[in-house]
Amino acid sequence: MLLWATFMPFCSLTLLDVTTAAVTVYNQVPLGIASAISSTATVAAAYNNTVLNPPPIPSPAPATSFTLSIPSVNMSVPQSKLSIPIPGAFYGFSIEMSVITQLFGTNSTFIQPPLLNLFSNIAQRAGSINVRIGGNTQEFAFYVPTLPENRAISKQNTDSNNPTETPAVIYTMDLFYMLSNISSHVDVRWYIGVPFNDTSDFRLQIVEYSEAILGDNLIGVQVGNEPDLYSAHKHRNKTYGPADYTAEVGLLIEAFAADPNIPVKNKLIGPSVSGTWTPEQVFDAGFITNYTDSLGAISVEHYPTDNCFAVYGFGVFNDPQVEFVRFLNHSFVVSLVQPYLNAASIAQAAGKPFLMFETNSASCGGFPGLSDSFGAVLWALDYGLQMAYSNFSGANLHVGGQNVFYNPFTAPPTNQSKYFEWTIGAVYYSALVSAEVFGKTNTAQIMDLGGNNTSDVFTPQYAIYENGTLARVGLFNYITDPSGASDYTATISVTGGTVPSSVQVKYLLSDSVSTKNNITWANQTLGTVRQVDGRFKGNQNLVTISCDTSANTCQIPVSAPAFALVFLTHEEDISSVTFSTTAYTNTAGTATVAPGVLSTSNGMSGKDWQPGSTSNEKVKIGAAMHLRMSLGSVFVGAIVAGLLLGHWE
Ligand SMILES: *[C@@H]1O[C@H](CO)[C@@H](O)[C@H](O)[C@H]1NC(C)=O
Ligand SMILES: *[C@@H]1O[C@H](CO)[C@@H](O)[C@H](O)[C@H]1NC(C)=O
Ligand SMILES: *[C@@H]1O[C@H](CO)[C@@H](O)[C@H](O)[C@H]1NC(C)=O
Ligand SMILES: *[C@@H]1O[C@H](CO)[C@@H](O)[C@H](O)[C@H]1NC(C)=O
Ligand SMILES: *[C@@H]1O[C@H](CO)[C@@H](O)[C@H](O)[C@H]1NC(C)=O
Ligand SMILES: *[C@@H]1O[C@H](CO)[C@@H](O)[C@H](O)[C@H]1NC(C)=O
Ligand SMILES: *[C@@H]1O[C@H](CO)[C@@H](O)[C@H](O)[C@H]1NC(C)=O
Ligand SMILES: *[C@@H]1O[C@H](CO)[C@@H](O)[C@H](O)[C@H]1NC(C)=O
Ligand SMILES: *[C@@H]1O[C@H](CO)[C@@H](O)[C@H](O)[C@H]1NC(C)=O
Ligand SMILES: *[C@@H]1O[C@H](CO)[C@@H](O)[C@H](O)[C@H]1NC(C)=O
Ligand SMILES: *[C@@H]1O[C@H](CO)[C@@H](O)[C@H](O)[C@H]1NC(C)=O
Ligand SMILES: CC(=O)N[C@H]1CO[C@H](CO)[C@@H](O)[C@@H]1O
Repeated sequence: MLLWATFMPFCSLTLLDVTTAAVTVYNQVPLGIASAISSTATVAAAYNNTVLNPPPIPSPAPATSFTLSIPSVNMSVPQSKLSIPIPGAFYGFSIEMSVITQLFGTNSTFIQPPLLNLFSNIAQRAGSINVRIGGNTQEFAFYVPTLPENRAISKQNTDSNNPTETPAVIYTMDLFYMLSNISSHVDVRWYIGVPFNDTSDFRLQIVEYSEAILGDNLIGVQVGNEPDLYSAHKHRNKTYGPADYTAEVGLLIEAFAADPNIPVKNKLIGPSVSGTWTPEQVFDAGFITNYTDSLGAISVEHYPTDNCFAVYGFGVFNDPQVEFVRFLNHSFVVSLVQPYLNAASIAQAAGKPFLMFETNSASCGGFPGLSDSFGAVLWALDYGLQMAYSNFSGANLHVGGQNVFYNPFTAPPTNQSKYFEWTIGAVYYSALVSAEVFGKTNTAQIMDLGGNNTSDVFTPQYAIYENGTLARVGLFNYITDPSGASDYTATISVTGGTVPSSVQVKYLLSDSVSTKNNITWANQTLGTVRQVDGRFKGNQNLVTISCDTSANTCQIPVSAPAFALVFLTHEEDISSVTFSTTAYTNTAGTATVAPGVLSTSNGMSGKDWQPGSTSNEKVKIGAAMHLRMSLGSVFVGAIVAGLLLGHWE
């Protein structure tokens, strides 16, 4: 049971010198986590309470009022300033295989209810949610028919000759039933990865079983994770280059062709390079031209910076406070995306979606006080919108274990799950809000309104067209200023059309970019450390702002700091459904279960439903149920569940 603590759910070594990257990291005990979980869980990185100083108010300060004249229809925007259509599921999650047991559950019978709620929040807004399972640990993964305690996943250090001692993830067929069962409750689409440590034995069971069990919910198969680091990680020899990787992808395609249990052969995703090679180097080796019929998408992976020195003592020391200032400036996200503009257009010309397959604030676990702050919420949202503006079609925020600062969500350690609940991480809110920015229609086109000019790097703005018509405007304020002097008012004016008589605004708020626990979206929050069950708390508040139709303007106030999402068109059904349950365990705390799980799993059926009450004032339909469920061998107890169906308008 202590393995989770000594295992680094691994971050990318993106920015490391290749000669120093090949260090033993998997067997280290990071960040002082020692043997006794209960006494150390409070100081694991995911619960770290470091608070940084918000950057000072800039001088000169940005304008406190400005006008945005936005064309009413996409046809009036120069093509070069408008993105391709962006799916609502743009921001998904990348989940290291080794933490699946903590986050998903032990096997297909026992799925963590808070996870379903957290996925469901996004799927309701986006139409669906994309989740990648993989990471460095996918490379050595292998299938076994059964595992002790009927687990779906375990791990084993098989690779003792290898300096990084990358553990092998061991899985049974039940892993795919688990994923499938999750998809039967929430519309989750999955990316998996083919083990690529040994090109003479690709161990294709993961693809065979995914295709057989997940069907269309399998949306992509990654071929090689950060192959540009294979040499540094001693997984390939020193001369290994883009042409070698490309040739190996060819071997995999041959193996697919020869495997009758892999009927779908055209969902491959690569090259997933992390910055040591450029994507163009791999394209030049024939990656797209040779394999276009096999490729479902083109991918890269990138972390803006790293915290490796603080954690492992190699690389250079990056001061979180200095990094914090760098992150809270729109030019930073523009600079992060810039190196990929050419590759994105090559992918587009080839008719392939371009994906940021794995990212987060900093590799080697992120920074204390930065990665888990409201500032990171604003940064990751701006980064996502900027990627979309640059014609990325998706990005996956990486999720590790207890020992990283950047998690979008963290499950309690398995043996504490009856005492503590989940912890939400800052960037979960970025994914959630991004889902509302793009919406469900898959027609959203986004335009950066120019906030990267030097005068307004702290107040970037975006316009979103849906189905060809201006639908939403997103307004950032990166500054922290409790005096109110740095609040601004954006005047929205529609060219070639008229503003509606009123607009509705949802605000993403906290007191400071430094805070972690008091983050609200439209006045609702998921809760503080170990208080999260995946449901929103508080009353939703949509602010209605009257517009001046004769002047054709709407004046939108944006406090410092904040993000405001202005809805110019009537929104049919955003965030309308909330599933809600409360479980009483045999000890303390609560756990929640999405009602679909209750109705179909754990021996439940509809006859057990009983009426119940709830605190959510938006409730239209309520129901409750009692059941017993067990978690591993631990009896959890009676559960009272309520199904809520609410509309915010
Ligand atoms: C938070 O993390 C920092 C950096 O690793 C560490 O110095 C500090 O002791 C941690 N704080 C707690 C309460 O764990
Ligand atoms: C690849 O991984 C498998 C499973 O972990 C392991 O048995 C095998 O020895 C590895 N091969 C190489 C060449 O690293
Ligand atoms: C899941 O694990 C529990 C406990 O070991 C076991 O009772 C149950 O049968 C398992 N489910 C599956 C599908 O293996
Ligand atoms: C290194 O590996 C590549 C293929 O990955 C192979 O072609 C080459 O011969 C190897 N070089 C040495 C020195 O082993
Ligand atoms: C792949 O492309 C390269 C460069 O365009 C070419 O030399 C090579 O023959 C191609 N390989 C295959 C298997 O098509
Ligand atoms: C914003 O960041 C860019 C680089 O990321 C930097 O050059 C610029 O000075 C920053 N602007 C301000 C006003 O701090
Ligand atoms: C602003 O962004 C556009 C588009 O990404 C870019 O072309 C331009 O150079 C950027 N300007 C500044 C000042 O960063
Ligand atoms: C897009 O607009 C057309 C024409 O107004 C309409 O028929 C269609 O339903 C709209 N589609 C969506 C997804 O809103
Ligand atoms: C404008 O939006 C419509 C509907 O989404 C789309 O079909 C069309 O291609 C878009 N036009 C441009 C120039 O992007
Ligand atoms: C939480 O944030 C809200 C909105 O910014 C603020 O009104 C409230 O005072 C904050 N509460 C705490 C406990 O900091
Ligand atoms: C915001 O939520 C709080 C509960 O968290 C509630 O007391 C308050 O009335 C709500 N504000 C609005 C404007 O709905
Ligand atoms: C809907 C679905 O995929 N249900 C599966 C859940 O997992 C069990 C195995 O534990 C399968 O038997 C079900 O078919």
